Amino acid sequence: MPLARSLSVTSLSGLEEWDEEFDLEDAVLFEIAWEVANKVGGIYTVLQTKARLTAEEWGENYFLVGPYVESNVRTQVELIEPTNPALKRTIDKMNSSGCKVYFGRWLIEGSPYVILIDVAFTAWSLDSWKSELWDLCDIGVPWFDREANDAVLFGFLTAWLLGEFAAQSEQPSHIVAHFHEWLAGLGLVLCRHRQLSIATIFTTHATLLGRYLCAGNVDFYNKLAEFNVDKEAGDRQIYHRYCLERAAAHCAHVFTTVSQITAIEAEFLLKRKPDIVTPNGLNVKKFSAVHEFQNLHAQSKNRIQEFVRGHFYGHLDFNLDKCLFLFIAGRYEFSNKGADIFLEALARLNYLLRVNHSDVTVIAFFIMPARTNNFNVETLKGQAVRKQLWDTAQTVKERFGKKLYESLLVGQLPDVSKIMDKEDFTLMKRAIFATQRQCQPPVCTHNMLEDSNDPILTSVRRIGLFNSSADRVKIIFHPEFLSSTSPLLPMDYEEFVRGCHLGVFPSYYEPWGYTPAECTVMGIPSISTNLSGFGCFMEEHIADPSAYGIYILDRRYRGVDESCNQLTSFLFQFCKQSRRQRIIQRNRTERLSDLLDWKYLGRYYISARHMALAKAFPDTYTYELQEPTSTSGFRYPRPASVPPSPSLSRHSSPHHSEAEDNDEEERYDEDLEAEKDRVNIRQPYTLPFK
Ligand code: U2F
Ligand code: UDP
Ligand code: G6P
Repeated sequence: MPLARSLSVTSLSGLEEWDEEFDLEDAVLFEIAWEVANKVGGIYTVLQTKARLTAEEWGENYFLVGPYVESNVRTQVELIEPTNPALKRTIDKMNSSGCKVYFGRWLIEGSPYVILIDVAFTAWSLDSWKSELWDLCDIGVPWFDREANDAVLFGFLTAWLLGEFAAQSEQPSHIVAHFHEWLAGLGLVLCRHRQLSIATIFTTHATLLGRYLCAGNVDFYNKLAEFNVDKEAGDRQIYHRYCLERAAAHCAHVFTTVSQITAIEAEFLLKRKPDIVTPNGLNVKKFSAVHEFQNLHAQSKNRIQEFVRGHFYGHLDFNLDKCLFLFIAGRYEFSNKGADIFLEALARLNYLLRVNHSDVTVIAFFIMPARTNNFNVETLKGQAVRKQLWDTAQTVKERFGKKLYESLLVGQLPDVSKIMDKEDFTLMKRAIFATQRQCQPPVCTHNMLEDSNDPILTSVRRIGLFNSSADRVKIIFHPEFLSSTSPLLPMDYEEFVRGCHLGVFPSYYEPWGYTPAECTVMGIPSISTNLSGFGCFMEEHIADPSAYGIYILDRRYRGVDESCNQLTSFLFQFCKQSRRQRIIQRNRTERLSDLLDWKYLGRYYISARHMALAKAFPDTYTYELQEPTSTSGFRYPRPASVPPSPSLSRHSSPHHSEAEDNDEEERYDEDLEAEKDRVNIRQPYTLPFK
């Protein structure tokens, strides 16, 4: 039974306590999205990570509604009989009227209930529902837009489900239906049109027009107020989708989006100002040993180094211990994700490192899925050669060891000049010969289908970074998401991120941006921008973000070339840090995790639901909107113990060792505790409602 909700968040390193009492008895929550148990994009991450907190709050009365996809169900869902009697009647009734609706538990943290609807099974209704939609609001969905067709089916089916549930409930319960993104939005529009007694919320995770306009060559942020939205949507053949999105935003009791920057975009493009911003959180794992994440970094880095040894075989003329791993990852939207300026900045960084005779080598990974037909031979060969060298070394080692043992058994020290025989040398020479290579280590790990006009490869050709010996910056383009079963780089994405030194996400269009947030909770510094929801959020909450390893690039008030210079300077400064400074910086980055935890950020979703209940059922619920104060709320203070800039930071000795690093690291933590006591970081926080 859901109880009055009162969150206590005192454990969150000083983030203030928060109490929002709301009696949720006999209230039921449905959360509807195309990405429930169905990974398409970032919305999946939102739902999957948030589930535990929401399930804790709503208990048996929380249901996620999504599409039935057999392959997903097989791996992620345990199908069971519905527990709620009204819901059981609803599902039975729908199933006896020509639908296929499944009920189960999504096997993720919090094990929430899921209702999965097979939209293809009801495809026979598509034409009649489309014509109903046309009669209702003049939105015509073309036959060839498969996604929009699915949106129509899903919309009518979810509205049917909610309507039926409301009718089947014995005593009128207070239903909240929270819809995500335009693909689920039609259900909301229909609920309102049918005047169902349901409190509705619509969250958009980007605007359709925003994404399309930015991907073209448009000065998006300066022209926001000037776009003729209908024409722009029409020109891009997404008018019907745009109408569905805009209708959902306007019909909702409460309209929300993921960041302030997308809120402004929504106001101009969807013509409704969001009622509340609901930033995206994560499930933060806390280790019992404070330094565990540092150890994990070292372990994962070793595995990336192994890959690099293979990839650069025959050209390993750089010091792997002085090698920094940078990466960019995500959807392959070349300019929206800022891969364009990252490449340009890498070229400039290469120049700076060369003229300054730096002994640092940078390896930049691009993890962005593109069309390929599998790994290329040269990359696979690299790993095979590395493995062969390893095996040879093991064989020689064993033979060496045996001879050593035998000699010791008879009480003699071995004759070192004879301990390796001719055969051993032949074996080793053969192995060394195998490492000869005529070509440079490849830039791309796969055979690309559109090699000649691929944007990353085209830029690499233009800037001339071909992994040659003289270059201090090397590039590896892995056009597929990572997987622990890969024969090339057998690591999952999380492990890979932990092993890297810096995530680089210089996006131009990024409503939130999970990738830098994920870096932060793993204690890995990152670069984001003041055009990304995450970047703006961190800028607002941290007094000196770069001291915490959160570099925020200015792409809002600067031209591309200037932003590129700033990015180069961030990268160059980062390369100048000592190992000790990197360790300290990672500790600071990790300290920010609490800020990104759903335990803290979940409150905005909770507020949105309370707001919707109060709007839809004013006799039962009231909700008071809190006004923002002049300061925007909680801020992490500038770290006081160690100067943030690398140039100011002390070295313990000119050539300090790793043992010293770890000593310093511990000392730093003591500093940290002292610093926490000194600075009072329990400041009042007000929800930033506008
Ligand atoms: C917004 O992101 P979206 O969900 O709209 O982005 P999409 O283009 O739909 O999907 C990108 C995702 O696709 C996934 C990958 C990304 O999360 O994990 N993916 C995959 O798993 N395998 C593949 O082969 C290809 C893609 C918005 F743009 C972001 O800024 C927000 O953070 C996000 C959540 O609010 O919503
Ligand atoms: N990601 C992944 N495997 C990879 C690279 C990235 O699963 O090899 C995930 C990453 O964990 C993140 C998502 O892709 O959750 C990207 O989300 P983000 O919000 O940054 O951008 P979106 O692509 O949703 O716009
Ligand atoms: C972690 C480990 C240390 C290691 C360091 C390497 O902090 O606990 O043992 O020396 O990572 O840091 P780096 O930035 O050089 O990868």
